[in-house]
Amino acid sequence: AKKLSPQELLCELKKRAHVRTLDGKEPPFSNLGWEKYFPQTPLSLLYPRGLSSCAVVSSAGAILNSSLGAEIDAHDAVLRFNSAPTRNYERDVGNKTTMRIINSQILTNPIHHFTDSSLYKDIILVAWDPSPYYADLHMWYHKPDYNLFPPYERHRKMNPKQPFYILHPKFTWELWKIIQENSNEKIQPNPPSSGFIGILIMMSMCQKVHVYEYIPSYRQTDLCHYHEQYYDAACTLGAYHPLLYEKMLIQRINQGTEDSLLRMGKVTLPGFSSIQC
Ligand code: NCC
Repeated sequence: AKKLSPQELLCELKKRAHVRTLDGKEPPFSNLGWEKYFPQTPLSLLYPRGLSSCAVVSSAGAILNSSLGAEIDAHDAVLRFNSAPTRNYERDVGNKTTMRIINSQILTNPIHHFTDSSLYKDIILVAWDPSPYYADLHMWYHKPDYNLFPPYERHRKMNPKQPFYILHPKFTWELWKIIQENSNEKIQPNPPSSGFIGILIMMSMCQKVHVYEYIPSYRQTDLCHYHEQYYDAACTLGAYHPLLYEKMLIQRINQGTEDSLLRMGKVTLPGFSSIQC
């Protein structure tokens, strides 16, 4: 296949990356009577007039000592991932959180204290589980990677007003296909990282999206997370997730300057509503 230009690639994403969450209308969820657990308002309608500028904050160690906090907090909405904290790191990562993308380990591993931790309160939550490629909803429901369904059900009953969604596996696998089709090499059939998923969700909700330290700045380091003393280069370059390939794709559609990328690890992307195809 011919290599798409940045504009063509943006249009391909706009055409195919339609955010989809479980709505309880499909089996097995319909049979289980789960329609009542999923939020009434679809994620795409939470901000009917759209958000103008949004920040996506990667959890990479390279964001330490960046002093990006004030810039990040100035956006209309800020997206963070999993258990990444803001407390004690405000100068570098800011303290505003509008939404969190959480993988199924957050809901199921007790070390994250999903039910009590303030990290997951008063914000929009979007959970996902790396279901096997092409698995249908029945197979996935009975054998998710980590069983997020019981804790999800409990949380919805306790906090029915909190917007809390589960991504439809078709959405994550469509993203994987787009990454594969636009890479030179054959990539492993593992889902994209929460980072890539989050960038695409924000592109569908915001006019402009600013992503921080997803593509590493000159501060690139083996420190996995800014909030943890753990070193592994695979956190940045990928092992399980096709991280390297997702990052190359995002770099191709970056509309920010080379200097912002180097100094701030900052990528600027147009939201889908701002591009004409
Ligand atoms: O590490 P994680 O990711 O929570 O990071 C969130 C997103 O930030 C970007 N990132 C992170 C570190 C780094 N050095 N460079 C980066 O670019 C990535 O885009 C990443 O997606 C995940 O994607 O959900 C992931 O979750 C962790 C882990 O499950 C959670 O942190 C909960 O503890 C995974 N690690 C393990 O399972 C051991 C990681 O592979 C992916």
